[in-house]
Amino acid sequence: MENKILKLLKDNKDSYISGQDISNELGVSRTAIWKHITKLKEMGYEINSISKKGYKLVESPDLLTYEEIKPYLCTKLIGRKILHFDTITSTNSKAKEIADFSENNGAVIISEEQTNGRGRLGRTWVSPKYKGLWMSVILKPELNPMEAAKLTQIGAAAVAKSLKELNINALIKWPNDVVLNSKKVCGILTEMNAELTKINYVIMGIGINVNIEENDFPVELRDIASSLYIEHGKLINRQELTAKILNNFETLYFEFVNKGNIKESIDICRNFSALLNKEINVIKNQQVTPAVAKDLDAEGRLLVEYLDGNTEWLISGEVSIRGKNGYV
Ligand code: BTX
Repeated sequence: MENKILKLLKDNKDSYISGQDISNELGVSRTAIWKHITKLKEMGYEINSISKKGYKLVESPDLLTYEEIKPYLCTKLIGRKILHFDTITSTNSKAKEIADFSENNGAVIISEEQTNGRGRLGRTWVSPKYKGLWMSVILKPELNPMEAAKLTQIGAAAVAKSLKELNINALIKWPNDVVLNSKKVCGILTEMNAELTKINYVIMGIGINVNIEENDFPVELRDIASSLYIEHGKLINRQELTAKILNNFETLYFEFVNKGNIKESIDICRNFSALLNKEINVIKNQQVTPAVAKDLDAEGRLLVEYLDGNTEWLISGEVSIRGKNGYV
């Protein structure tokens, strides 16, 4: 009901709308409306109320609800259902709980903070409140499970392309990080539930450090992690950024799952690569081997050349990559 009232207030942005009109339109009592308005105010909406005139929306809070993201969204499927939480353990974990329901294909879980945000291999993802974008997209593609790793590349491409549209020149650190000035500003965690030949669902979790300040990061992360705000110097509209990523992701994702075409995504990953033609360290089973990153193929594999001239196609998940001097 709050969303319906909010929509009415937004549709009548420049004028007051009376409690009676809202009541007639939505078929609930004026007392109920007053309660919902109080709830909206608690959520951070600034609403003027004047007796005999009614209610007027003055300002909306910086929240990642569907109502706030919708004006920027032009997708058909992805993000048309957004489940928004104030706080949650992990959006990926929540997404898994509801992914089995067929109506949740394309649904997105967003939380303003995560108390147990997850990275790969049981690592932790720091997710402070109101300052980042912590979201998980539920996908049910008709693909062979072997193809699922490519979805991470599509996600990374969507993030890099969206940031570019906001004049932020971030780079993709294969396979699942996005970096700005050599520091990690985004991580992607793709998880899958599948049988041998059939994907039940894929959860693509995207974490972006949007308006985080340096003090918000634990000391031990400050050398490798940063935010769009710290590096770009301006606060970013999280609602617009979220919609841009979902818009770009849907285009690239449909191209892949409906037409089998991943070219544009891989081209973006190549053009925005933080690694290609750079000296890197390949870390496999704790062994560190210096190499040069040479190419990225349509399967999402990274070609590296070792110092002895031998080459190898690396598959994501098997290795970690570090820059020769520092994170990238
Ligand atoms: P990863 O395993 O590549 O990176 C995790 C590592 O990154 C940590 O061990 C730590 O060193 C560092 N780190 C932790 N928090 C941050 C941060 N905020 N910014 C930069 N570096 C950090 C990358 O895993 C995948 C992360 C996905 C996060 C999203 S958020 C929405 C969704 N829900 C969820 O629980 N995870 C995903």
